[in-house]
Formats: sequence, C-alpha cells, structure tokens
Amino acid sequence: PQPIFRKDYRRPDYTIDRVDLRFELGEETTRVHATLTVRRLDGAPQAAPLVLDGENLRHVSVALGGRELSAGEYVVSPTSLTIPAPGAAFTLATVVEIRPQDNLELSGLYRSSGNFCTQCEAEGFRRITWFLDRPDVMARYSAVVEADKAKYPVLLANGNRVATGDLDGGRHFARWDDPFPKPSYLFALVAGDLRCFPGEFVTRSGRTVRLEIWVEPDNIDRCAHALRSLQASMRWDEDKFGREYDLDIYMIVAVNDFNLGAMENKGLNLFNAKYVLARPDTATDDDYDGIESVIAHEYFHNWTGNRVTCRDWFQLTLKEGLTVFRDRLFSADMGSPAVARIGDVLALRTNQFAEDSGPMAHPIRPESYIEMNNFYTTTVYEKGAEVIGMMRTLLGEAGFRRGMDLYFERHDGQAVTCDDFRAALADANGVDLEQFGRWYSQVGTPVVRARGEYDANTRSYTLTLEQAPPRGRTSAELLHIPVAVGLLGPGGPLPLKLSGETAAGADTRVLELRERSQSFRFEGVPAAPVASLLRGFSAPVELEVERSDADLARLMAADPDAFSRWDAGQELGRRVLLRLAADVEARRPLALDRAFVDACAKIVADPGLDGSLKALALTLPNERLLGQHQPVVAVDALHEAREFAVQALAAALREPLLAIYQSSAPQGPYRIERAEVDRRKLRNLALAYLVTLGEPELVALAVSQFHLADNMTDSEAALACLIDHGGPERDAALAEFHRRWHKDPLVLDKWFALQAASSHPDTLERVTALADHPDFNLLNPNRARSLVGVFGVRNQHQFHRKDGRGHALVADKVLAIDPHNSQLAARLVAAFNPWRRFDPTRQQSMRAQLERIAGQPGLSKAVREIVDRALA
Ligand code: BAL
Ligand code: ZN
Repeated sequence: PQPIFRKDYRRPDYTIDRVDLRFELGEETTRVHATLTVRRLDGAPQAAPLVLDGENLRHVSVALGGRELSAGEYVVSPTSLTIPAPGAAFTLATVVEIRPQDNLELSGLYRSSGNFCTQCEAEGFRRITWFLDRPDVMARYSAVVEADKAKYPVLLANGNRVATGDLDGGRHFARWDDPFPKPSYLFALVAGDLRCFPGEFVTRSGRTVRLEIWVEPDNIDRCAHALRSLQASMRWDEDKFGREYDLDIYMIVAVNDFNLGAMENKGLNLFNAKYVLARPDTATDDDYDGIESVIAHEYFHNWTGNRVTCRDWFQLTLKEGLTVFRDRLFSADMGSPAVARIGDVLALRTNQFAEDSGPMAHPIRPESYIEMNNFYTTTVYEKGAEVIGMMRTLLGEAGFRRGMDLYFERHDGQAVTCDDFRAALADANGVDLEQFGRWYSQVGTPVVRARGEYDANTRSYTLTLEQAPPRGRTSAELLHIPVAVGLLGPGGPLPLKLSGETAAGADTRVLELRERSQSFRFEGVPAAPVASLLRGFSAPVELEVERSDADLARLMAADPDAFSRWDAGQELGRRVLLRLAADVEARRPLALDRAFVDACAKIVADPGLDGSLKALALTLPNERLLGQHQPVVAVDALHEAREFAVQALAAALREPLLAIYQSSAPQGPYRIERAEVDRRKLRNLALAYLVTLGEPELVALAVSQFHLADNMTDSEAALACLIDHGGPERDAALAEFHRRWHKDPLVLDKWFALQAASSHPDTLERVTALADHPDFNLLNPNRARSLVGVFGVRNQHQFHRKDGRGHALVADKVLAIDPHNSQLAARLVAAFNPWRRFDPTRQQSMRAQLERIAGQPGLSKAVREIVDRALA
C-alpha cells in the first residue's frame, strides 16, 4: 500500500449536503439504502467523475436523479463506486448489502453481545455505504433504522427521534434526524436490547436536555457515576468555555467489543463499557477517574471536533490534542490539579517519549500515513495536548479563552486545520505564534539544557537555557518553549525579579526560550538558590541540568510546586536506581542510598502532603522509564535493582508504613470522595511495600484485605500484592476472584491484567497458560489487551526475557488476531517498536519475530505499516 501525504491534500470536487439512510437490519444480511444530495463544488471540472469510497460492500443498485443506472453507466471496484460526470447537482441513491455479524474489525456496522452498533472514525462509514468518506464533507443526515422488534427493541441514531412505528413481520422502525451538518465519521447507529439510565441537564439558557445512558439490562446499577460525570462536564464547558449543548438529547451506549475508549458521534456517543460502568465492588478509584475523564472528553468533542471538525486526518490533533487538553483541565478542576498533572506527565514520559524516540516517531500533525488508525497515538493525543497547554501558558487563561472564542466564532460548522486554530489564538491576542507553529511539524522530544550561576557580589543568579535537537537527531529548528522556573532560597521560595524590572513578582516565572541559548538574570537573590525548572512540566522536553542529589532532595522536600516536588523525587529515585543497576551488572553488593531513604522517610512523615501525592512520591520510577535513560536497556539489572530498592525501602520504613496501614483502615462503606481516595491510595501503597518483605503477618494483611474489602480498589490492590508474592496465597486469591467475577467481563479483564503485569518470575509461564484459558478471547479487544497488551507493553522484564519466549508469545497473538481485527493487532505489535534499544540477543529475538510477522501472507496494511517502520 502507498502512503498518503499531507502535502497532497486536495479539496473534493463534490460535496454532499444531505444523506438519507435506511437500514434494514437482519441476522444474515443488512441492506443499506442511501440517498445522497450531491453538489459539484465551484472550480471543479464539469467532467469530474464522482468517486465514492466503499469497503466490503455488496453493491446492489445505484440510481442517479431517480433513474436506475445500468451496468455500463458506473464502475464498481472493491473500494470505489465511480459515476463519470454526473452533473452539477443531483441525488444519488444506492443500495448495498453488508454482513455486520461477520465484521470482527469492529469498524463500520458490527455486532457486539448480540446488538448492532457502529464505529466510523476514521474510515468506517465506507464499510456501511458508498460515500465521500472524508471529514471535509459535512452533510445533514436522517436515518431510518428497521429491525426485529423483539430482538432489538431499542433503535438509536444521531440527532432527534422524529418518528417510530411498527412494520410487518414483527419489525419496527425509528427515524432520527440530525440537524447539524457532520462528517461521516460521526455517524452512529445502535439497535439492541438495552436499558436506559435517564437523567437531564438544564442548559444555562434554560433548555432541558434529556440524558440517556444505555446499557445491557444487568448493568443498569452501574451508570450513576457516568451520568454525574456527564452532567458535571456539561456544566463545566458552559462555565469555562461558554459552550452549551445543542441537541435535545444526549445518549451514551456502553459496548463490550470496542477498539477505542469511546467515540464522540453526534448526540450518540458509543463507549467501551469500561468507561461507563462503575459500581464500588466492580470498579477501582482509577476506573472512576477514567470514566469521568473519558465521558468529559467525548462530551467536549461536541464543540472541539464535531461543531468544528478536521479538514483531513493529518489534522487529527486539532480535535484530539485540544480535547485531551480540555478534559485534563476538567479533571484537574474536579480533583487535585497536582495529582492529575503528575499522572499525565508520567504517562507522557513513559509512553510518548518512547514513541518519539522509536520507529513510529511522528509530529503531532503527521506528514504521511498508510493506515490512519495507526495514528491515533499518544503523540497526536497527549503531546498534542501539551502543545495546546504551552499556548495557554504563553497566552494566559484569559488570552486562551479569547482565542477559543474566536476559533468557534470563525469556524463553527467548518472542517479546518491546525493552522486555523493557531491563527485564531494569535489573532485574538495580537501575538505571533509563527515560531510556535514548529511544534506541529517537529519530530522527537527536544532537549533543554539549563545552567545556573550565582554571583554573591551582585546578589544575582543567571540562568542559561539552551535548546538542542532530540536525542539521536542532529538538527532541529528552533522552537518557542515556555520554561516555568522558580528559585528556592534558604528560607523558601524567592519572589522573582528579572534584571530590568522594578519590583519582584510571583515566585514562578515563565521564561520564553526562542533562541538556541538565552540567559536570564534574576536580581536580589540573597544566597545561592536551587532552581526549580520546568514547573508543572511547562513544555514536553527532556530537561538536562547538573544538580546534586542534595539539591534534588531539597526540592523534593520543599518545592512549593507540588508537581516539581514529585519530579525532583523521581529524578533522585532514577539516579539511585540506575546506580544500583550498574552495581548489579558489576556484581557489586547492593545498598540503598541512605539520603534517598531519608528523603522518602520525610515524605512519609510530611503532614502537608495528601495521601495520593505521598503515594505518587513514594512510587519508584518504573522499569520502562529507567530503561529510557540507559544507552542499552539493561532489562535484568534494572529489574533486580528496582526489586531490591523496593524491598530495602520497605525494610527501612517498615514501622511508619505499618502505622499508616493500621491507622487508615476504612471507617464505613466505600465512598468515592477525594479524601477517601487519598486514604486508599496511601494505604494500598503501604501494603504493597510491606508485602514485599514476605513476612507471614504482613502477607496476612493482604489476604485479609482481599477477603474483607467491600470495594474493588482495595480488593484489586491486595490481589496485586499477592500475585507478586506468589505461593499458595496467590493461588487461593486468584481462584476466589475468578469464582466471584468470571461472569463479569470488565472485572475478569482485571484478573488477566494483574497476572500479565506481575513481577513474579513465573509470569511468562502463567501468561502462556492464560492465553489458553477458556475465558480468554482474542477477538474481544479489552480481553486481548488485558493479557497480551499488558504483558507486551507494561511488563518489560518478562516480555523481554532473554530466551525470547515472551516475544514469541506476543507475536503469535498478533498473527492470530490480525486476520480478524487488524487495528487491534497493529496496537499490540507496537510492543516490538523499541527493539533497537536492547542488547544484541534481545534485538535478534525481536527482529526475528518482526520478520516472521512481516513475512506472513495476507498481513493487514495496519500491521504491515508498523512492522515495516520498525524494521526500516
Ligand atoms: N475520536 C476517537 C475517540 C476519541 O478520541 O474521542
Ligand atoms: Zn477524542
């Protein structure tokens, strides 16, 4: 397959103003009737053919302006329907047949748990009917859905339900009209046996919107959190961005088989059930947070994505980076901004930085793709959100809002580009964001080097910042980088005064780095300070700065910026662990750095930190992050070093950790409240440390918590400890968990995932056996990800076992999944992307698997694109 290039974008010759659809849903065959109202665009050649996209369609008929065309008047290929010179304005009516029950790609119209549902982003609509399946074709849609009434009592589509009724043969129909023009990727349809969890929202202009969460009947008691999250999102978007909802109804449907997290179809969101369903005994605190943020994300798309959409798929970050950024602001407002920011940065560094330095590195606005679905990446989403965040930092909150208002005012109802967005922000604020625009085209993680010099005579501190190309690249254009800094004096944070200013201001300043190197002189600095750099992670860069362990320990204890405190602790922890890994490799005796233990002890005892922040501060950097800081990832040494450090820390802090554990037992039933979440986070972290000591009475704490917990957070945390511990306690707990939850797919996913992530040395054998477990199902994306995805991506030590069996296992599953669901297989095969970062034996093993996959006849273009890039 040939790549598609951004530079080759051409507007279409035709557009479609109206789409009238009729679906005859059937068990064997589904018929789709589509009437398109088509118009040739100004400037297009009169003789331009109309070429509609299609995939896996059985063509039945086509009529132009009411006249059925004969075979010689059009051309059908496996991927297109061409009408030569159809005219300037006309209707085109097509009929096709499709087989949703055979659609395991889960793209287009497919079946999940017996129900019909759709997923059309990015290019799924062409698997439903012939269409100009590109986001810059925006049309008004109506959809009539017909199905057996007993089997599919609920019939949903986008917009407002305008008619329903019975048909012959026990069938019925519903007609839905969507008044807003939309691209085809936002089309949705659902038919099934579902129950509604209803609610409402009164908009600030006084309109009542009906809210409906549709789930399988058994799940009706798991919808309250999703509904609350939706209502909170709707209010927040009004308060913070002045954006009101625009239809009379907003529906969310939970689907068990879903490739993504969720999908923002206009007025009818389809969700992976994982991001809807929550009950205290089935969902963890993190699940609750995940639901809140994904519900918000999809809701926010109504304006950033749906009302204003993307001109072409290269612009995906226009809607995704921006909407992730908006859902992050929301989550920060709903909970703890520092905890939210730490979680985001940890994920960015672990996943996106790795992507940015591997074979799939691409700018947030890619220049080319073979399979668009491969570019729904952490770079487009999370780095894209960082880029939006930097613009907000540069413009300030009010300036950003001005820019957003102008963006909506200019582009409502249009399909636009990232440049249009940036222009709105710049124009609304009278600023120049030209240089900043390079963030959209540059690949890789830039490096910022910092160096500070204190002059006691002038009581000044000069900070020099330099930008350098990403590691492994020799050149890069100069970027516009906001670097938030603070200075810590002996008595605490210093008010900052740059040379030339008359008075000192706040204790955090945003310095704008635009040159290769710039110096900033702070005055009135009473003594040599410790610089706190990149506060709040003000730019997605790698910071290089020489500072002592003691400086880091000081920042870890006293930086007023909670993010930077955590970050300093992570850097210190990373140094300690990398030194330990070097000791392992040199066969030197291991000893945990005393100063680091002391710094951790201070965190444990700090009354000013909440439990979540303490738990984050006391969690050592993961092995994948550590590996990023080694020239060749020392898989075994890193694992041994980290395991040693965890145990040594547990031994050193045994008493205070035990005291925390014992003094913070739950008082009453589970409540999803911030203070309770904090309490559970810290208590479960204490338990995790304590169980590593292997003392029977400490292991018994986990056993007892596992049995007594009234909620999944505590139950899962205890089970994770026992799985890592091994032995009969593990086997008993796993058996018990399975017995209790084997009929509950989302909870059973946890059972698989916990075992796949385990640090226990027998994990590979267990994962191999689990792949043959009767409850394992390769074709369900959540299940496949919970075992194969978690093992391949999150378990560095076991996946990269030197004997290559971990690699073979994941490759086997990729090959087994690819013929059915190439999108899922392409996600899983990405586990091999970092193969060049390992030692020769592991490289050889991974390369052999990549070559085996590449040599597979009939490999999908999605997987081929990933493996070809990996091997290139
Ligand atoms: N648009 C795909 C799913 C999401 O990012 O919301
Ligand atoms: Zn999104």
